Amino acid sequence: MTASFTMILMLVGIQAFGQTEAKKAIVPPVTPSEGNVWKLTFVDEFEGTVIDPNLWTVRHHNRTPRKNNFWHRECAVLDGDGLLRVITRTSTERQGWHDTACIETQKTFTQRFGYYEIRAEMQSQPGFWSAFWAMPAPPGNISSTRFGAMDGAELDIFEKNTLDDDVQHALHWDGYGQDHKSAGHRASVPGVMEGFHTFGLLWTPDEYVFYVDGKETWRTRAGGVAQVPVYLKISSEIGDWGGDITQAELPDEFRVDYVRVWQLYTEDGQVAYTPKPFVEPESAD
Ligand SMILES: [Ca+2]
Repeated sequence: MTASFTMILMLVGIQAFGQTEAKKAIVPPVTPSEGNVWKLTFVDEFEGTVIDPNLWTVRHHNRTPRKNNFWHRECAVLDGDGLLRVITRTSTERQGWHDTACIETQKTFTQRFGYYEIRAEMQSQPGFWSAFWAMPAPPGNISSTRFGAMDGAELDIFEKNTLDDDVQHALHWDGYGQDHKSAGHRASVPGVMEGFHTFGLLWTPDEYVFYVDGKETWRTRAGGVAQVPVYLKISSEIGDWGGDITQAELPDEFRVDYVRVWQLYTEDGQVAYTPKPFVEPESAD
């Protein structure tokens, strides 16, 4: 065997090893059921300097605020070193107002069921909350007051509205009016305010399982599990639920390392999950 051929074999070996290691690292904390495999269907590692328009729409409010803030395109930026920065700042255009940001996949990516994960570092100041959440896409309809959550639910994979160890998971369905229903769970995650953490949701036709740092924090089927696709949102929002924004030293931000979504496939390439027909809930649980 020549030295150069040996070198090529070594290089191939190193490359294969590297790919194996990379794939090994990028799997959900959930073992696929027998005969099925996870396939990555959406990933953004937030590399580069421009938010990828093929993956996200950056929301921008010109005239109408959302809650107590404007979602401003300047407040969602990449740091050039692999992180998305979701910035909350005093408005530069409107006295007494604040800007923050939202990016979403309504026009670029939807999925029904699967595993959804974000790795993020929390904000440090009061007055707003950061979140990774999902909203129903057609034929789903958050406003429909029929079929409980089966025909559409807001899935709050994580919401961080306090500066303590709490992490909120929540579901909302049947619109936001008088028929609005919700269920939620506050998990205590010691150390969540320091450094980066992962927040995940396993969503099957039968239940939701929420995770922080790969550990289960909440399991529920409240409302009847949603059976329709969703799109993804990463945002901050300003309001009393997050504390008093006038006490915040701004600008502040929360940072996102990645978003990854997997779908469960059978070995012959079909989505492994079968949606259930809508039924009216037996009780308002
Ligand atoms: Ca409904």
